[in-house]
Amino acid sequence: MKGFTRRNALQRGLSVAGFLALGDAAIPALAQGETDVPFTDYPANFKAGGNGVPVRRFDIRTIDGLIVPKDRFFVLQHFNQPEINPNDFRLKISGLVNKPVELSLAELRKMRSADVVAGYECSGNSGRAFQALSSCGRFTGVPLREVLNHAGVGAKAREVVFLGADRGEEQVVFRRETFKLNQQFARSITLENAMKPDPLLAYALNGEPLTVPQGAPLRVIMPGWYGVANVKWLAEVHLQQDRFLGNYQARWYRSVVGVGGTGEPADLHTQWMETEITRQHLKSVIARVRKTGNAHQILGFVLNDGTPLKSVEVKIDGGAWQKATLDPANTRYSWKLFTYRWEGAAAGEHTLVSRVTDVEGNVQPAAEELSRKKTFLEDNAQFPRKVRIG
Ligand SMILES: Nc1nc2c(c(=O)[nH]1)N[C@H]1C(S)=C(S)[C@@H](COP(=O)(O)O)O[C@H]1N2
Ligand SMILES: [Mo]
Repeated sequence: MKGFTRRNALQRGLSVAGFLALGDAAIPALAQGETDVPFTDYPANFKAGGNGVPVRRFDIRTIDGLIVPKDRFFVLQHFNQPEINPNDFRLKISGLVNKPVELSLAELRKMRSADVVAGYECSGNSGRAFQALSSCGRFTGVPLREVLNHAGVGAKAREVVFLGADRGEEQVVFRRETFKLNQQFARSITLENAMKPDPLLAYALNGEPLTVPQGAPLRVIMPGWYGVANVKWLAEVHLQQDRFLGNYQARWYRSVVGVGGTGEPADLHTQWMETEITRQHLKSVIARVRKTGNAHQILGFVLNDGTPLKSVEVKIDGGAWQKATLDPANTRYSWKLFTYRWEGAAAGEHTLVSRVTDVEGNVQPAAEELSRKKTFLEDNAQFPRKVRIG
């Protein structure tokens, strides 16, 4: 089987001693003769992988640690994948700044660098996609606020807009009119969020320069946010006073959820809340099951906004929720790996599901609890899986 082996551990440059020091959480374990238990819920035509041009899905059955190798990290975007010559590259800082600046890659690399292990998913990721639009890696770059302070934030600035170098024709709707406009991909955050320590302008993933599909030479990483916030091929950071309402901010990426009332068309008590896609909703996923000696190990991950977790639980068939173990290697913004030791599994097909709760009392919803969401983004529903024990 792939993964969970000593050889893999060594290939990733981690010492065996380092792994053992992680305690008994057993990700990845070093035992021999372990085998993956097949899931029976994947369709025969399910495909993952690819070279990232133009997409790559990550097959979560191959998860074998906190860090997804760079050439397996999922890849997704709406337009083209522009090739930018790193020597000619200049990041523009424009709008309400004290002095507009252009920074070369060499200048950015000379600024204070920071590292973050960030796990994120596309907000369109879900059980339907077998969660393949998610990954976790170690990003290196310059904290956004260092760059903003370098230019000097103008007194009236409130909004920070990130413009990508990629562009495409967009249908822009204004009342009953639709314009076809050639636009850059763009997203924004508030200045308040931009000045927090976490947002990163990243040039490296897992210690190596970003590839073109990953947004080379520079991209945004918003730890704890959905993938759409992580603008690739970053060309310009524009500061302004008012809200930015681009297609990928205000229209394509939003949730429409009915709150109160019955949700029937004539019902006057339902409020239809339309909200932006920002921080990741609390989610857990069972990704891999393997036979280890006489028992089975269920392995999965949690994605969220960085709020500490209270518990992850696993339920087998109609049984009670049982506490899973979180891996001590998890970090605040990584995806959080968990394992559950499943004793006495009988031969045949079983249904497994996980549920995560954070310290603020948020509980991962069951699919029925999301029935009042009209739009499919931010699907953090519990994800029942089927496996066959041989
Ligand atoms: N410039 C640009 N950045 C982009 C996008 C895009 O279309 N253009 N797509 C976003 C979306 S929707 C997702 S889910 C993530 C995917 O990041 P990845 O390719 O590194 O996995 O990139 C985001 N950044
Ligand atoms: Mo996305």
